[in-house]
Amino acid sequence: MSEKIFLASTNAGKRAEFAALLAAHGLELGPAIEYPEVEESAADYLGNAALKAEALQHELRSRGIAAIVLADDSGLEIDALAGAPGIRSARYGGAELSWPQRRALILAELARVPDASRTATFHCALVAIDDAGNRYRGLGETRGCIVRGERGEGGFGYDPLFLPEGQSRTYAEASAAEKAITSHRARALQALVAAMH
Ligand code: ITT
Repeated sequence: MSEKIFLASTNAGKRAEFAALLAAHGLELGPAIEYPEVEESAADYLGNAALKAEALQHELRSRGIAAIVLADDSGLEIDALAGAPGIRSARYGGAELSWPQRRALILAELARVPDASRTATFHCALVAIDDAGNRYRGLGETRGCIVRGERGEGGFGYDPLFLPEGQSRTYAEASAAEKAITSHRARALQALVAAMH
């Protein structure tokens, strides 16, 4: 029986990806556990992932559950926007914006940017903490570019805008399995699992 890993995320899109990504490593995603919302106040992705993992571990311990916790902090850095939205990716333009509105804002900001300058990088930082308190980290990134209009219905967040380098389908046009071949999250998990062994 594989050990369950509890994910510190409120993002349904991430959760769906982790169910498949963890299974490919012979690991099992545990049930969603509600934990008090964390203020993502760290200076970088790794710091924010650690805050989320600690918060979930605290919650699990208060329920008497001993388990590995995993947290993901990720973001899209667009070169023509000096690295924005970056660590503010979840709330770029204001927390009140819907995702279609947030994507429309980015497309408007890039309206005059020529194709060759629409490069961007997806980043993912993972932190896992086991019951003994050992910490493991994994980083992943994927280069690509921002297309001129939304493409595709799948995925979540910025997926309809992001065309990974060398590919013809955006992350929202690609299947989950296809996204997993190039994704920042899959790469970060690969590094994390290697660090855990
Ligand atoms: P949790 O903190 O609860 O995990 P969150 O959505 O707030 O959920 P982040 O703080 O890591 O997560 O914010 C990163 C945002 O960047 C997230 O809201 C996504 O919309 C976006 N993002 C990250 N990875 C992405 C991916 O693979 N595809 C599309 N958008 C992504």
